[in-house]
Amino acid sequence: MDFTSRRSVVGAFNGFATLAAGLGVALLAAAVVRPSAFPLLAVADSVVDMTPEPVKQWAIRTFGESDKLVLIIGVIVVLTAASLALGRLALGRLTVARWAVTVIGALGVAAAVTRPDSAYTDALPTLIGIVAALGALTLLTRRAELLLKAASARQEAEPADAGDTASADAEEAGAAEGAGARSARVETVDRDRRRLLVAGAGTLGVAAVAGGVGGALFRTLNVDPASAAAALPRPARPAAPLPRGVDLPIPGLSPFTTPADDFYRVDTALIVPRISPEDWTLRIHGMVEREVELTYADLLKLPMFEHDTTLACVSNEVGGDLVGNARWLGASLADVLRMARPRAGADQILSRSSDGMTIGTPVQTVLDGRDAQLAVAMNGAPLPLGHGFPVRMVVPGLYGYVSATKWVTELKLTRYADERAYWVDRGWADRAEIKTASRIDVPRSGARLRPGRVTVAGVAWAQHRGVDAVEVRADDGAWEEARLAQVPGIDTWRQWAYDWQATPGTHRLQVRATDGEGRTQTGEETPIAPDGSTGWHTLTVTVR
Ligand SMILES: Nc1nc2c(c(=O)[nH]1)N[C@H]1C(S)=C(S)[C@@H](COP(=O)(O)O)O[C@H]1N2
Ligand SMILES: [Mo]
Repeated sequence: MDFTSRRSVVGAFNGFATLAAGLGVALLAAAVVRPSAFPLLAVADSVVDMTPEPVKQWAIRTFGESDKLVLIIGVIVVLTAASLALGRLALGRLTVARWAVTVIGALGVAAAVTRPDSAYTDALPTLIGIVAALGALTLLTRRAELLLKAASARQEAEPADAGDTASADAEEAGAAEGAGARSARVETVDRDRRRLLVAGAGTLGVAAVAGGVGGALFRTLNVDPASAAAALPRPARPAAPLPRGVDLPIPGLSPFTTPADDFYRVDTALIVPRISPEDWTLRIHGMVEREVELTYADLLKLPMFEHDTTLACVSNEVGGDLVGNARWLGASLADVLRMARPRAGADQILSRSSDGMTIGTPVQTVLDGRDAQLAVAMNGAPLPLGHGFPVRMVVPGLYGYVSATKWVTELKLTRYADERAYWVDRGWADRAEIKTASRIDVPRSGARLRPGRVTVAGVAWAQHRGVDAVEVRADDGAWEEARLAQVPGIDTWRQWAYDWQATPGTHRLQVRATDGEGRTQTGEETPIAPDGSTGWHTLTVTVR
């Protein structure tokens, strides 16, 4: 190997080991201090904030639910490229390379301490990581320089022996010069190579152990200990048991109640906030007569009631699965608002989560008598961390991004004209009622079926208006009325089924719903932005 490429390989290796040491140690520190203080996550979070909206939309369209993973991989790729180059730069310009590491680290520190929910201690994992990286880079670079010097001295003295294979020429040169000097040079090279390898292996070992222990801690910390141990208050007003017949016995049909584990999750949190109920408070302020602050104990003293509400995401495409139904237990959001006595003119509740998400909800909607909740439980268990533990908002009839604030810690009474919530700032509508929608769950798109009776079934929703009818048609034929399952109220989705006589051939199946106000779902196709998709779910099946 020639000298320049040897420098490149050694430099790249040093750079890689430096990055590994820095990140491994930072991961371990973050697991102890706070998972979201891990610099990679903090940087990724900041990148999300700084990314222009069109790029973000493109990323969500292209990568869907794995957009965060793709982002983190992107950050790792950029960091790796930078560190390989820095490792090479350090050979000869160690000071410059150390400054570069420090500057990159400082960006990580800046990201970690400027997250909406961060504390100054969040700088620690990155600082410790920087120290580890600088130590590794210095050690490895010094050892590498010794090795490269010894190797080049040997090469100069024994030009014919440039390769690793001894040649007759080299033997002659060695004989002419004296075997002693030659073997001393070989020994020096061997010793320096060994030392570099030991340092390199040691650095990677430290990185692997720290990273491994940190990673394991991360996983155990994310298993929901707080949520699992939280006491479940007893409802003052329990919901009646679900009517018999909310679930039609049809395989493949979405169950009426979505288990928490299967419930769709949409949020901007790379690491879910972990708030212990003892530390949680809710501040109600802004355009109010009386500012109020509630603790978790205060909240639980309010009359708790259960309500079945179907949540839906504005990003749900026609036929999509960003919708789910649960039985929520919580206090009345309207009652809590009234405690603070909103002033006339306040038309928006700007709620804020512990991680800085802001969501705007119409005051009028929350106060109109619907069962809007500050929920603490879902399907008979404390809220899972990912669904907003310890407290989240649930407002029947509104898309999640304008109502369903998870990890909520603040309600500010304000005016739509004065303040804009997170997604509204990014081009989404400031008010958005859920549009009437329906979905075919069975048969699946592309299914191959036998001729004869085929049960077509699915769910339809028009929260707070209710679903009064569902119709199905095949191949642009007449719309046929489906049978409807029972529902506990107007705030949930409703199962439906239709027995279709399938004849051989390829067929197009479509569904549409009519809400409780007599309005039939439009077939006009509109995209999810700015306030939710419309159109009839359509799929093709083959019968033979
Ligand atoms: N703190 C916080 N709350 C949030 C969000 C978020 O990003 N952060 N996303 C909202 C959106 S867009 C939706 S659709 C619902 C989804 O609730 P789920 O994840 O429990 O299904 O949460 C809402 N609440
Ligand atoms: Mo959403």
